[in-house]
Amino acid sequence: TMDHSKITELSAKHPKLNVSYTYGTAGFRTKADVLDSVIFRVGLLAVLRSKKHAGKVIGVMITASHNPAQDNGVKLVEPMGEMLAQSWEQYATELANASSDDALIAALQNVVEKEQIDLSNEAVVIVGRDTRPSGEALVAALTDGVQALGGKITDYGLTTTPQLHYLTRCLNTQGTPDAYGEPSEQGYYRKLAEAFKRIVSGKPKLSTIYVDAANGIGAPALHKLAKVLTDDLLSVQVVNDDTATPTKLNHQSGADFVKVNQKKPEGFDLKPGMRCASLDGDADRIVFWYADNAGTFKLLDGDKIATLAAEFIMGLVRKAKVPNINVGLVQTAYANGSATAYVKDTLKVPVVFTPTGVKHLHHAAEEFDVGAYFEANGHGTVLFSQQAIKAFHSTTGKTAEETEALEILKALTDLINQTVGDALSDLLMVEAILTSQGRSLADWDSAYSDLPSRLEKVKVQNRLNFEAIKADTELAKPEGLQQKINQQVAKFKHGRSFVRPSGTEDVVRVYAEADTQENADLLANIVCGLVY
Ligand code: 16G
Ligand code: ZN
Repeated sequence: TMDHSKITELSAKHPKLNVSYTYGTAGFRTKADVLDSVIFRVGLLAVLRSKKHAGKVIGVMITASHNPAQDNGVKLVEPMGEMLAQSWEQYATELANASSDDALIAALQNVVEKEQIDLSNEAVVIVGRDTRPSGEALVAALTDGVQALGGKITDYGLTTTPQLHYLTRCLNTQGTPDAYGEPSEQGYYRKLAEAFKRIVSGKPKLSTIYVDAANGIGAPALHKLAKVLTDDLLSVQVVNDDTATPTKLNHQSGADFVKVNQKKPEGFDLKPGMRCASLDGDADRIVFWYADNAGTFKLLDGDKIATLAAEFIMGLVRKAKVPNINVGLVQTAYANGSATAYVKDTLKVPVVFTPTGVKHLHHAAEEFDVGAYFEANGHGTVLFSQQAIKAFHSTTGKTAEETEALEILKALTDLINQTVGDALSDLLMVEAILTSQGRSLADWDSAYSDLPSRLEKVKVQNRLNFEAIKADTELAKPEGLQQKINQQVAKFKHGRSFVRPSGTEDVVRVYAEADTQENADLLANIVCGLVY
């Protein structure tokens, strides 16, 4: 049973404010100074989730990703490293909003009953946090929550989000045939470095890659990874690595800044031929960029990464002659129309669309033997089914070419983070592919040209009046709006537009694409007018 007095006693240290909270696409995320009670209660929920999984380790990541330094947030990680099961998001919201001790205990009991949790099971929780100054106190609140229900907690200190997912999976698979790796930060770097080496060794090294770390946790992590990799394999120069000055976090830098503003971050003297990339504040997103010969800024976003990976892996699967391996790509409505056309028509790889949000893409990608998923914003990874991994290991190449392709495929299954999109792992994946192909960023970029696009946000009375369907490509509500949008879109060459309520901000997002930038801007503008 639960020790009510212990819960009440510890809960008193983390009083609930008069704020209402929602566990959404990005977990709980808001200003750090209203999160203390929320994180305490997440600690309680993490214990129940661990008990539900018969004592498996549950991960908790404290981060607000690309948001400003004064924000923070929290996300729960399932035993194999996935995001919290959707059916539990509601419990998280209910616990966070319980307005008294009695209401909190009733909410906990509700979870126990509905989920038929055996409270005598053990509970183990691990926690990691990004570089935000508020993180340490929030870990203390989490610890109180875990201990209030008698769980054990291990604090892994500063970690990237994907490292915390990695650690969770390693701890839960240790000593089993599915062991994922050594459950330590160094183990993570060694696993990536070793896999990278297997792919690039013997091939000419590329020029230095300059990585904008958004002055976040990606900076120290990348410095450590670079040390394990050694300069013979990859020259990395970390830029924007000041984690000692909190206000600099994500400021005029990082993957989100670069993608949204379509311009280089602070701290770069960008010259033609330079190879650059940007991470976000918790290092689970990456985009690449460079200046063309005319000095124009060029972005290689998540769509470009997905197509590069899908093409490369598809080629290897064919070369290795592994039978019955289906390769597929998962995109969202934000994927550029040119990217989708290139994948379908040129690569001849099937494309599946899901609503925005990593959990949707991840699950759709699991349906393929090799499932690549990337959001245009740079979050994504490539998943390999157990069957594919077994097939790569059990097939013997008949020619040197087949053997080499198999070796690279096997290395990729170790290099690419199987739990979640990972900027460091994706960085090495892209670098490994480009090294193998001896290609520059401009050459990679030349596969297809993005259609001009525009993303806007509109503040509306109530965004819940908007209901997106068909993987966010159409609106079911408000009634009649979709027809009006369709009428406008039809007037534009290569026109496409969709509207969806944001899951993270109190706004409605409007996306438009057309043959020219002027037309994309105009279409976006017209649709904003319809929405308003
Ligand atoms: C969250 C999602 C991201 C999505 C974004 C959309 C995760 C880990 N992150 O940041 O995938 O692109 O929300 O935000 O799922 P929006 O709903 O405000 O447009
Ligand atoms: Zn992030």
